[in-house]
Amino acid sequence: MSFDLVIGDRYPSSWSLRGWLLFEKFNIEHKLHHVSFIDDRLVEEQMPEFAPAKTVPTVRTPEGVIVGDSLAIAEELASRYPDAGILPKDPAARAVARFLMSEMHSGFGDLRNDCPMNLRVAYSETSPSDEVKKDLARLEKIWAYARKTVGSEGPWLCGEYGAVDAFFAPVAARIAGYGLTVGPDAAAYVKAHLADPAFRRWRAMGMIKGAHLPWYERDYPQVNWPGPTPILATNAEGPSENTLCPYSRLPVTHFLSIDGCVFGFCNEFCRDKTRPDPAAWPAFMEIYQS
Ligand SMILES: N[C@@H](CCC(=O)N[C@@H](CS)C(=O)NCC(=O)O)C(=O)O
Repeated sequence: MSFDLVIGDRYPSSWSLRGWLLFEKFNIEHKLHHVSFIDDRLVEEQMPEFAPAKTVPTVRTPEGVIVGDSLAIAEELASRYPDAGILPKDPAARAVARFLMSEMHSGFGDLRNDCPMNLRVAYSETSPSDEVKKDLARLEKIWAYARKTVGSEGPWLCGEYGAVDAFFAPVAARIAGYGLTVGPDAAAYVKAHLADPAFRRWRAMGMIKGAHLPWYERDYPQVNWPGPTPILATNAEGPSENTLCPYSRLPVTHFLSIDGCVFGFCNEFCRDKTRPDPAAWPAFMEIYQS
């Protein structure tokens, strides 16, 4: 028995992103379940088998216990997999990670309300309110504190990538997507999230799956997404270079063309999730580069 993980529509669901990153980054086996924010039913009503959870992400543990909150999910996974690096082993670094995760979980309401995560667009000229600027200043302060206390010199806050970074991935997406001004260290941290292959895989799936939800949109001028420039891929007809899907190893039925070469996948979703950002998918890049 593995974990069950329930998520919402990927492109606007910031809490789902946090939960999913914990499983994806630390290779924890799970079965994915979906709810949709366009459904007439409440999230809670869409997942009665996960009662009493009422929001996503929600997890059911292998022994059948429901954990319906991202912070509890992170803590529970960290306790079950103490060597995975979900929380730092060093007590001081772990305390800092917990402090920042808790503040993220309970704070930054103005940034979250004014700039909802929307991974399908990026804006310019967003003129953030003073309250949003205060949230940004606070983020910069605690990120700097984490780096200084832990002595972290790499891209992530407390050494290697950990749950604390998963918790700030949606904030990085907001800073990038709304073109919000932050100092060079915070900007580098945002850039690291945008370049992270797991974050890019989530975004790629969010680009192609899930209803359009107009209430997450804002009326600012739109610009290109500020992450790494993706390899250009378009839907195509077979035959393809490969006969088996890079993900499932099943025979190919759906095709993408890149630079005049055709690559095959076993179904529409495997093809479509690859198209927005092929380089985010290591199994695909293996056949692309071979
Ligand atoms: N405290 C929760 C918040 C989760 C949350 O608000 N999730 C949103 C989606 S991003 C949700 O499920 N909203 C549905 C609702 O509130 O009915 C957590 O940390 O997991």
